[in-house]
Amino acid sequence: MSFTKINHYEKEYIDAHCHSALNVTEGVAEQPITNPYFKKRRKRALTVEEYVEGILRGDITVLSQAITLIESNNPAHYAQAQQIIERCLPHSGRSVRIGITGVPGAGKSTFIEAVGNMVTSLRHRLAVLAIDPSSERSGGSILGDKTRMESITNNPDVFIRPSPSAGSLGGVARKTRETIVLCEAAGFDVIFIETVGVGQSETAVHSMVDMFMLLQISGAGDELQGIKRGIMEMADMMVITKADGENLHKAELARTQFQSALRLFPMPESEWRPRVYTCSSVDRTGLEEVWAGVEQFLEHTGRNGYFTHNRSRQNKYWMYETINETLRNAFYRDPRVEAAIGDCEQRVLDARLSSFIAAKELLDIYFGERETPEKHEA
Ligand SMILES: Nc1nc2c(ncn2[C@@H]2O[C@H](COP(=O)(O)OP(=O)(O)OP(=O)(O)O)[C@@H](O)[C@H]2O)c(=O)[nH]1
Ligand SMILES: [Mg+2]
Repeated sequence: MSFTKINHYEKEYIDAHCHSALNVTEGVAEQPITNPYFKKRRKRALTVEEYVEGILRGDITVLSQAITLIESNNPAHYAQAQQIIERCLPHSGRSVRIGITGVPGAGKSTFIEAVGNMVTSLRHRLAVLAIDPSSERSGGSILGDKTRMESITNNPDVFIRPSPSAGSLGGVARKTRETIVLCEAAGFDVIFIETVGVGQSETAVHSMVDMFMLLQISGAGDELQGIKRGIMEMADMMVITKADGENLHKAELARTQFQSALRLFPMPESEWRPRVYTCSSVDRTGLEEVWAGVEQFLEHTGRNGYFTHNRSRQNKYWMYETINETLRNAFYRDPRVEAAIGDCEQRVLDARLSSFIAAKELLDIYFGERETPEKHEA
């Protein structure tokens, strides 16, 4: 049996999300001090300069702490995180960002482990992030995996960070995007962003990566059903996983099916016709071909300018997304709105007020064009 050490943040995460056998016993809150003259030294919080310097040095502990600031809902942490991000921005961008999606059980984690070790053997440093806003299930995929995926966890060139757990998809996506900046500044030149392809999260991931990879398992010949056309259209590459043993033939069949289905789609803007690969993460077959496909795509889009065009477009998109999210948060966290929203909601539910008028009432309160009930009484 082997033990994987968990750090403080992982423990917090496990406590919050995992109801598994991985129980961490409650410790004593504070050790009794035997020497009354002993002064407890409190760990000093890092300054922005120290964070930035640590990140640029590639210090994983500092990087993790800075990401924790990004994920924090404390406004002071948020402000500090923004300063760190701003200082790291000039050192970011020099990486390839690859989105990896697929239904639960498609083999994403096993694939990331197998490909990850291969990628680092090619002298890359890899950061694995995840977007999983619905991370109720098994504590948000990656952390559960972290204890399983030992070979990649122990790889010094790999940094794995579980999905920020709380919040709206927009919020989680912004945090992940900011985390990418810090990882790049810390010298990680390949970033994998994993997401479960069941909801809206793959669209969010698609909007922050250079390449989007769809993993698919071969089923009983009805592969094309049940897969959303929209996801297939986003894919720059498809990989049929688990092409081993008895599954080999089915996987090959699925590959040809998907390849012909993709041919029916109009030529993507990248002018790259997506290819379908088969691989086995267990037998470690087909992985080199997949990675060669990634490199070909990057070379092609680098040459025709799509890579840069796509990134600037994403930056523009994220400017608007950040504005939208900030406005939304400011509105919902406004004490005047908070005080009035419950009542408005109830009146809408009781059909005493139309939804449009209710919305206008609340917006007027927020923009100060309507006196709040409290103000009125005062
Ligand atoms: N035979 C075979 N089994 C595989 C392969 N890759 C993954 N599996 C198995 O498929 C199951 C699911 O794999 P995961 O890597 O956990 O899948 P996932 O997509 O990360 O799943 P979620 O995290 O739940 O979304 C596991 O039991 C793996 O052992 C493969 O290449 N061959
Ligand atoms: Mg997984």
